[in-house]
Amino acid sequence: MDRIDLVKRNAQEIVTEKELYGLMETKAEPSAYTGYEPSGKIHMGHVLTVNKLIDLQKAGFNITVLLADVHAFLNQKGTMEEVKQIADYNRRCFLALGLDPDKTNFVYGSDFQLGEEYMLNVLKLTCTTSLNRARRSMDEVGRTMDDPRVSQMVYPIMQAIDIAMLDVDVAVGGIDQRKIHMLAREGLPGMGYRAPICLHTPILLGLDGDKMASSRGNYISVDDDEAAIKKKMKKAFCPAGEVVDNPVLQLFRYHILPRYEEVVFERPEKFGGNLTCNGYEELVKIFEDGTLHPMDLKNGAVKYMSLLLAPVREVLL
Ligand code: TYR
Repeated sequence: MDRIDLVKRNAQEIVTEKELYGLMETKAEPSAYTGYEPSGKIHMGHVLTVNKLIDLQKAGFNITVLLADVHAFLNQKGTMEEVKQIADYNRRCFLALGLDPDKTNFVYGSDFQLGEEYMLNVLKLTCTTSLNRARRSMDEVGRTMDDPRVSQMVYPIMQAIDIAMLDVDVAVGGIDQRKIHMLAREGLPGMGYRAPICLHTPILLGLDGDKMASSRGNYISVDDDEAAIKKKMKKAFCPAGEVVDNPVLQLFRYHILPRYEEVVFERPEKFGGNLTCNGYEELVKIFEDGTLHPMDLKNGAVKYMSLLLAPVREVLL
């Protein structure tokens, strides 16, 4: 696959594609980053952006992963000490998923966000950002609270300043980060920094076809073993022939097929024997026309998800 296709695959939106092409033509080693609020449960939604960082790394980008401890704290996820502790667990998970340990720069938010220059930049951007805009940018990121805190207004401003201070060309994130990224694109040039190129991945559905939510347990975590994956897959929403918003097909599209070019669905002879499939297009076709039964798709998902998460389980032992 050529560099551009690798960078673009499975992206939902690139702002703007033209800028991205320009960057890749002119800079030998462009840079990209994603930030993560440290979390005790890394799930396949997180992994989707990690996959994109791996694509970018393979395409020659320098990758920074921000362990956004201060942001998690501002978003009321725990005390500073608590979130810092979880961050290292997250770093180990991300590496086990395939980021190159020699070429990935892990940064703690608290290591650079409390300095004078950073803080002055934050204050400057608060002067040019309307309250309304800051609030709206948090619609899909902020922890829902009856009584939202000022900290959740500081959050998007800091995320924008991160992009400037980490000096990255491309900000990568789920599409839920888009309003914060647009705030950064508009606000940073006035402060003498360049507007970042933004690459957004889709948001993965929960296995029940609804939004992923820890309260529902409707997702696969990176530390799930085969038995746990099997149990969750059994209950997964996967109607025969349904190729739109099918969470099991999504696992193939965003997680399995980018790693395994060819997948084999194992079936007893009386059900047609093993079925080999190359690429997502082919998978959609055989599922839509009924050649591949939901049960076989699910069994395949269990096999490959367990395989691709095996390295994570190993480092956590
Ligand atoms: N907003 C991201 C999230 O929802 C976390 C993040 C924080 C990303 C700071 C980037 C950043 O600079 O998890």
